[in-house]
Amino acid sequence: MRFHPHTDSPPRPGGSLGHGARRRAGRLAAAAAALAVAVCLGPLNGPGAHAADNPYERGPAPTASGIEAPRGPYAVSQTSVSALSVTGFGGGTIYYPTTTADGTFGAVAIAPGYTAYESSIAWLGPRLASQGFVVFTIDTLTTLDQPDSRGRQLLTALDHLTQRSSVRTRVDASRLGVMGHSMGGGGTLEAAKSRPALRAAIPLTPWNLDKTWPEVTTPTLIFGADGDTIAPVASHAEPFYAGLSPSLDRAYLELNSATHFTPNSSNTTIAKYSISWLKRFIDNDTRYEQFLCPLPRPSLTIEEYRGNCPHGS
Ligand code: 9J3
Ligand code: ZN
Repeated sequence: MRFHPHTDSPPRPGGSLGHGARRRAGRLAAAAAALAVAVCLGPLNGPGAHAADNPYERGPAPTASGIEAPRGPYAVSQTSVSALSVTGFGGGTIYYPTTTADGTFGAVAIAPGYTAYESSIAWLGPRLASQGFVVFTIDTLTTLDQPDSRGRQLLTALDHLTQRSSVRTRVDASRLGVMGHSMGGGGTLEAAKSRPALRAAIPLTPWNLDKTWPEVTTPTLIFGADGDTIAPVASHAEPFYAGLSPSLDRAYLELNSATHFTPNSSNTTIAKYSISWLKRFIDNDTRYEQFLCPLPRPSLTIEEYRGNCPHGS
Protein backbone atom coordinates (compact mmCIF):
# COMPACT_ATOMS: atom_id res chain seq x y z
CA MET A 1 0.00 0.00 0.00
CA ARG A 2 1.20 3.50 -0.81
CA PHE A 3 1.81 6.00 1.98
CA HIS A 4 -0.93 8.59 1.87
CA PRO A 5 -0.17 11.45 4.23
CA HIS A 6 -3.39 13.41 3.76
CA THR A 7 -5.79 10.68 4.67
CA ASP A 8 -3.89 7.77 6.21
CA SER A 9 -4.00 7.62 9.98
CA PRO A 10 -2.94 5.05 12.56
CA PRO A 11 -5.60 2.61 13.83
CA ARG A 12 -7.82 4.14 16.46
CA PRO A 13 -7.49 2.59 19.93
CA GLY A 14 -10.77 1.31 21.33
CA GLY A 15 -12.52 2.94 24.31
CA SER A 16 -12.51 6.58 25.41
CA LEU A 17 -9.50 8.65 26.41
CA GLY A 18 -9.03 10.63 29.66
CA HIS A 19 -8.22 14.33 29.47
CA GLY A 20 -4.46 13.80 29.68
CA ALA A 21 -4.52 11.13 27.00
CA ARG A 22 -6.73 13.32 24.81
CA ARG A 23 -4.25 16.22 25.16
CA ARG A 24 -1.39 13.87 24.28
CA ALA A 25 -3.42 12.58 21.34
CA GLY A 26 -4.00 16.17 20.21
CA ARG A 27 -0.26 16.93 20.37
CA LEU A 28 0.42 13.70 18.48
CA ALA A 29 -2.12 14.65 15.81
CA ALA A 30 -0.52 18.08 15.45
CA ALA A 31 2.91 16.46 15.15
CA ALA A 32 1.54 14.00 12.59
CA ALA A 33 0.01 16.86 10.58
CA ALA A 34 3.32 18.72 10.63
CA LEU A 35 5.08 15.55 9.50
CA ALA A 36 2.52 15.12 6.71
CA VAL A 37 3.16 18.68 5.52
CA ALA A 38 6.89 18.05 5.59
CA VAL A 39 6.45 14.77 3.72
CA CYS A 40 4.34 16.53 1.07
CA LEU A 41 7.31 18.74 0.27
CA GLY A 42 9.38 15.66 -0.53
CA PRO A 43 9.42 13.69 -3.81
CA LEU A 44 6.91 11.12 -2.64
CA ASN A 45 4.38 10.81 -5.41
CA GLY A 46 6.33 10.85 -8.62
CA PRO A 47 8.85 13.38 -9.71
CA GLY A 48 8.42 16.41 -7.50
CA ALA A 49 4.80 15.92 -6.51
CA HIS A 50 3.00 15.29 -3.26
CA ALA A 51 0.62 12.43 -2.56
CA ALA A 52 -3.01 13.24 -3.08
CA ASP A 53 -6.47 12.74 -1.73
CA ASN A 54 -7.16 10.88 -4.97
CA PRO A 55 -5.28 7.56 -4.61
CA TYR A 56 -5.04 7.20 -8.43
CA GLU A 57 -3.38 10.56 -9.02
CA ARG A 58 0.15 10.22 -10.41
CA GLY A 59 2.77 12.86 -11.09
CA PRO A 60 3.00 16.58 -10.37
CA ALA A 61 0.28 19.18 -10.85
CA PRO A 62 -0.15 19.49 -14.61
CA THR A 63 0.62 22.53 -16.75
CA ALA A 64 -0.18 23.14 -20.42
CA SER A 65 3.52 23.10 -21.28
CA GLY A 66 3.96 19.85 -19.34
CA ILE A 67 1.34 17.95 -21.35
CA GLU A 68 2.47 19.52 -24.64
CA ALA A 69 6.09 18.50 -24.08
CA PRO A 70 7.64 15.56 -25.98
CA ARG A 71 8.10 13.74 -22.66
CA GLY A 72 6.40 13.86 -19.27
CA PRO A 73 7.92 13.52 -15.80
CA TYR A 74 8.39 9.73 -15.70
CA ALA A 75 11.41 7.92 -17.14
CA VAL A 76 10.11 5.12 -19.38
CA SER A 77 11.23 1.52 -19.89
CA GLN A 78 9.97 -0.86 -22.54
CA THR A 79 9.64 -4.56 -23.17
CA SER A 80 8.60 -6.31 -26.35
CA VAL A 81 5.96 -9.03 -26.49
CA SER A 82 6.57 -11.52 -29.28
CA ALA A 83 3.62 -12.47 -31.46
CA LEU A 84 4.75 -16.08 -30.98
CA SER A 85 4.29 -15.82 -27.21
CA VAL A 86 0.63 -14.75 -27.23
CA THR A 87 -2.71 -15.73 -28.71
CA GLY A 88 -5.56 -13.50 -29.83
CA PHE A 89 -3.49 -10.51 -30.97
CA GLY A 90 -0.20 -9.88 -32.71
CA GLY A 91 2.15 -9.03 -29.87
CA GLY A 92 3.55 -5.56 -29.36
CA THR A 93 5.56 -3.31 -27.10
CA ILE A 94 4.82 -2.35 -23.50
CA TYR A 95 6.03 1.10 -22.40
CA TYR A 96 5.91 1.72 -18.66
CA PRO A 97 7.19 4.16 -16.03
CA THR A 98 10.51 2.77 -14.77
CA THR A 99 9.84 3.60 -11.14
CA THR A 100 8.15 1.21 -8.75
CA ALA A 101 7.93 3.92 -6.06
CA ASP A 102 4.56 5.28 -7.17
CA GLY A 103 2.42 2.14 -6.88
CA THR A 104 0.46 0.83 -9.84
CA PHE A 105 -0.52 2.75 -12.97
CA GLY A 106 -3.57 2.74 -15.20
CA ALA A 107 -3.01 1.24 -18.63
CA VAL A 108 -4.04 1.67 -22.24
CA ALA A 109 -3.81 -0.62 -25.27
CA ILE A 110 -3.42 0.98 -28.72
CA ALA A 111 -4.16 -0.64 -32.10
CA PRO A 112 -3.03 0.44 -35.59
CA GLY A 113 -5.16 0.76 -38.74
CA TYR A 114 -5.81 -1.31 -41.85
CA THR A 115 -2.61 -2.64 -43.48
CA ALA A 116 -0.56 -0.88 -40.75
CA TYR A 117 1.74 -2.07 -37.98
CA GLU A 118 2.43 -1.20 -34.39
CA SER A 119 5.15 1.15 -35.65
CA SER A 120 2.46 3.47 -37.02
CA ILE A 121 1.24 4.32 -33.52
CA ALA A 122 4.50 3.69 -31.60
CA TRP A 123 5.09 7.40 -30.86
CA LEU A 124 2.21 7.27 -28.38
CA GLY A 125 3.96 4.61 -26.26
CA PRO A 126 6.69 6.68 -24.61
CA ARG A 127 4.70 9.88 -24.94
CA LEU A 128 1.82 8.60 -22.78
CA ALA A 129 3.88 6.33 -20.53
CA SER A 130 6.10 9.26 -19.52
CA GLN A 131 3.00 10.91 -18.08
CA GLY A 132 2.26 7.91 -15.84
CA PHE A 133 0.52 5.12 -17.76
CA VAL A 134 1.45 1.61 -18.85
CA VAL A 135 0.97 1.64 -22.63
CA PHE A 136 0.69 -1.43 -24.85
CA THR A 137 1.05 -0.67 -28.57
CA ILE A 138 0.04 -3.79 -30.47
CA ASP A 139 0.13 -5.51 -33.82
CA THR A 140 -3.01 -7.22 -35.00
CA LEU A 141 -3.18 -10.88 -36.07
CA THR A 142 -3.28 -9.80 -39.71
CA THR A 143 -2.99 -6.28 -41.10
CA LEU A 144 -6.36 -6.80 -42.84
CA ASP A 145 -8.40 -7.46 -39.67
CA GLN A 146 -11.66 -5.51 -39.47
CA PRO A 147 -12.71 -3.18 -36.62
CA ASP A 148 -14.68 -5.76 -34.64
CA SER A 149 -11.65 -8.06 -34.63
CA ARG A 150 -9.36 -5.18 -33.67
CA GLY A 151 -11.68 -4.44 -30.75
CA ARG A 152 -11.42 -8.02 -29.49
CA GLN A 153 -7.65 -7.92 -29.92
CA LEU A 154 -7.37 -4.73 -27.86
CA LEU A 155 -9.23 -6.46 -25.03
CA THR A 156 -7.12 -9.61 -25.33
CA ALA A 157 -3.99 -7.45 -25.20
CA LEU A 158 -5.23 -5.75 -22.02
CA ASP A 159 -5.91 -9.16 -20.49
CA HIS A 160 -2.41 -10.26 -21.38
CA LEU A 161 -1.00 -7.06 -19.94
CA THR A 162 -2.76 -7.39 -16.59
CA GLN A 163 -2.67 -11.17 -16.15
CA ARG A 164 0.43 -12.57 -17.83
CA SER A 165 2.89 -9.88 -18.87
CA SER A 166 6.17 -9.27 -17.08
CA VAL A 167 4.85 -5.88 -15.89
CA ARG A 168 1.49 -7.15 -14.64
CA THR A 169 2.21 -6.14 -11.04
CA ARG A 170 2.77 -2.55 -12.17
CA VAL A 171 -0.72 -2.27 -13.66
CA ASP A 172 -3.99 -1.47 -11.90
CA ALA A 173 -6.29 -3.90 -13.74
CA SER A 174 -9.35 -1.90 -12.71
CA ARG A 175 -8.22 1.23 -14.56
CA LEU A 176 -7.85 0.49 -18.27
CA GLY A 177 -8.44 2.25 -21.56
CA VAL A 178 -8.23 1.73 -25.32
CA MET A 179 -7.06 3.75 -28.29
CA GLY A 180 -6.55 3.06 -31.96
CA HIS A 181 -6.04 4.56 -35.39
CA SER A 182 -8.52 4.24 -38.25
CA MET A 183 -9.88 0.65 -38.20
CA GLY A 184 -8.08 0.47 -34.85
CA GLY A 185 -10.15 3.49 -33.84
CA GLY A 186 -13.25 1.67 -35.06
CA GLY A 187 -12.03 -1.24 -32.93
CA THR A 188 -11.63 1.12 -29.98
CA LEU A 189 -15.37 1.83 -30.13
CA GLU A 190 -16.09 -1.91 -30.47
CA ALA A 191 -13.94 -2.66 -27.41
CA ALA A 192 -15.69 -0.01 -25.31
CA LYS A 193 -19.07 -1.30 -26.44
CA SER A 194 -18.26 -4.84 -25.34
CA ARG A 195 -16.39 -4.01 -22.11
CA PRO A 196 -18.13 -1.24 -20.14
CA ALA A 197 -15.54 -1.53 -17.34
CA LEU A 198 -13.09 0.36 -19.57
CA ARG A 199 -12.50 3.86 -18.18
CA ALA A 200 -11.52 5.72 -21.34
CA ALA A 201 -11.64 5.28 -25.12
CA ILE A 202 -9.86 7.43 -27.73
CA PRO A 203 -10.48 6.62 -31.41
CA LEU A 204 -8.03 8.45 -33.74
CA THR A 205 -9.45 9.27 -37.20
CA PRO A 206 -11.63 6.18 -36.73
CA TRP A 207 -13.19 4.08 -39.48
CA ASN A 208 -16.21 1.81 -39.01
CA LEU A 209 -19.28 0.72 -40.98
CA ASP A 210 -21.31 0.88 -37.75
CA LYS A 211 -22.18 4.54 -37.22
CA THR A 212 -24.19 4.36 -33.98
CA TRP A 213 -22.74 3.76 -30.53
CA PRO A 214 -25.54 4.19 -27.98
CA GLU A 215 -24.25 1.13 -26.06
CA VAL A 216 -20.96 2.78 -25.08
CA THR A 217 -20.77 3.88 -21.43
CA THR A 218 -17.00 4.55 -21.41
CA PRO A 219 -15.95 8.21 -21.60
CA THR A 220 -14.89 8.65 -25.24
CA LEU A 221 -12.81 11.31 -26.99
CA ILE A 222 -12.94 11.03 -30.79
CA PHE A 223 -10.30 12.72 -32.97
CA GLY A 224 -11.23 13.58 -36.54
CA ALA A 225 -9.08 15.23 -39.22
CA ASP A 226 -10.54 17.97 -41.43
CA GLY A 227 -8.69 16.71 -44.53
CA ASP A 228 -9.36 12.98 -44.05
CA THR A 229 -10.39 11.43 -47.38
CA ILE A 230 -10.08 7.80 -46.20
CA ALA A 231 -12.37 8.05 -43.17
CA PRO A 232 -14.09 11.38 -43.91
CA VAL A 233 -15.35 12.94 -40.69
CA ALA A 234 -18.80 13.45 -42.21
CA SER A 235 -19.29 9.69 -42.54
CA HIS A 236 -17.09 8.42 -39.67
CA ALA A 237 -15.85 10.50 -36.71
CA GLU A 238 -18.78 12.94 -36.64
CA PRO A 239 -21.59 10.38 -36.76
CA PHE A 240 -19.69 8.22 -34.25
CA TYR A 241 -19.61 11.17 -31.84
CA ALA A 242 -23.25 12.02 -32.52
CA GLY A 243 -24.17 8.35 -32.05
CA LEU A 244 -22.75 8.23 -28.52
CA SER A 245 -25.21 8.84 -25.72
CA PRO A 246 -25.60 12.57 -24.90
CA SER A 247 -25.46 11.62 -21.21
CA LEU A 248 -21.97 10.17 -21.67
CA ASP A 249 -18.75 12.09 -21.08
CA ARG A 250 -17.87 12.41 -24.76
CA ALA A 251 -15.90 14.78 -26.94
CA TYR A 252 -15.09 15.37 -30.60
CA LEU A 253 -11.86 17.12 -31.54
CA GLU A 254 -11.40 17.84 -35.23
CA LEU A 255 -7.76 18.46 -36.08
CA ASN A 256 -7.09 21.46 -38.32
CA SER A 257 -5.04 21.06 -41.54
CA ALA A 258 -4.82 17.34 -40.84
CA THR A 259 -5.18 14.09 -42.78
CA HIS A 260 -6.15 10.49 -42.08
CA PHE A 261 -2.51 9.81 -41.24
CA THR A 262 -1.87 12.71 -38.88
CA PRO A 263 -2.18 10.31 -35.87
CA ASN A 264 0.76 8.29 -37.27
CA SER A 265 3.42 10.75 -36.12
CA SER A 266 4.08 12.86 -33.04
CA ASN A 267 1.33 15.42 -32.67
CA THR A 268 1.08 17.85 -29.76
CA THR A 269 -2.68 18.33 -29.97
CA ILE A 270 -3.38 14.59 -30.02
CA ALA A 271 -0.98 14.07 -27.11
CA LYS A 272 -2.23 17.01 -25.01
CA TYR A 273 -5.90 16.07 -25.15
CA SER A 274 -5.32 12.30 -25.01
CA ILE A 275 -3.22 12.72 -21.86
CA SER A 276 -5.90 14.95 -20.34
CA TRP A 277 -8.68 12.47 -21.21
CA LEU A 278 -6.76 9.45 -19.88
CA LYS A 279 -5.79 11.29 -16.69
CA ARG A 280 -9.32 12.59 -16.13
CA PHE A 281 -11.06 9.25 -16.65
CA ILE A 282 -8.52 6.47 -15.97
CA ASP A 283 -6.96 8.20 -12.96
CA ASN A 284 -10.06 10.19 -11.98
CA ASP A 285 -7.60 13.10 -11.89
CA THR A 286 -9.67 16.28 -11.88
CA ARG A 287 -6.47 18.37 -12.02
CA TYR A 288 -6.71 17.80 -15.80
CA GLU A 289 -10.28 19.03 -16.11
CA GLN A 290 -8.87 22.52 -16.77
CA PHE A 291 -7.63 21.36 -20.22
CA LEU A 292 -11.00 19.86 -21.20
CA CYS A 293 -13.47 22.29 -19.72
CA PRO A 294 -14.40 24.97 -20.73
CA LEU A 295 -14.31 23.35 -24.14
CA PRO A 296 -11.15 24.15 -26.15
CA ARG A 297 -11.67 26.93 -28.72
CA PRO A 298 -10.89 26.58 -32.42
CA SER A 299 -7.22 27.37 -33.13
CA LEU A 300 -4.45 26.75 -35.64
CA THR A 301 -4.56 23.07 -34.64
CA ILE A 302 -8.21 22.60 -33.58
CA GLU A 303 -10.78 22.95 -36.35
CA GLU A 304 -13.67 22.23 -33.99
CA TYR A 305 -14.30 20.84 -30.51
CA ARG A 306 -17.59 19.46 -29.24
CA GLY A 307 -18.32 17.85 -25.91
CA ASN A 308 -20.11 18.04 -22.61
CA CYS A 309 -18.78 20.14 -19.77
CA PRO A 310 -18.31 19.83 -16.86
CA HIS A 311 -17.51 16.12 -16.84
CA GLY A 312 -18.75 13.53 -14.42
CA SER A 313 -22.18 15.07 -14.00
O1 9J3 B 1 -6.46 3.15 -42.08
C1 9J3 B 1 -7.54 2.51 -42.00
O2 9J3 B 1 -7.77 1.58 -41.17
C2 9J3 B 1 -8.51 2.91 -43.07
C3 9J3 B 1 -9.70 2.11 -43.30
C4 9J3 B 1 -9.90 1.87 -44.76
O3 9J3 B 1 -9.11 2.21 -45.63
O4 9J3 B 1 -11.00 1.23 -45.06
C5 9J3 B 1 -11.24 0.89 -46.43
C6 9J3 B 1 -11.60 -0.54 -46.53
ZN1 ZN C 1 -24.06 0.65 -33.57
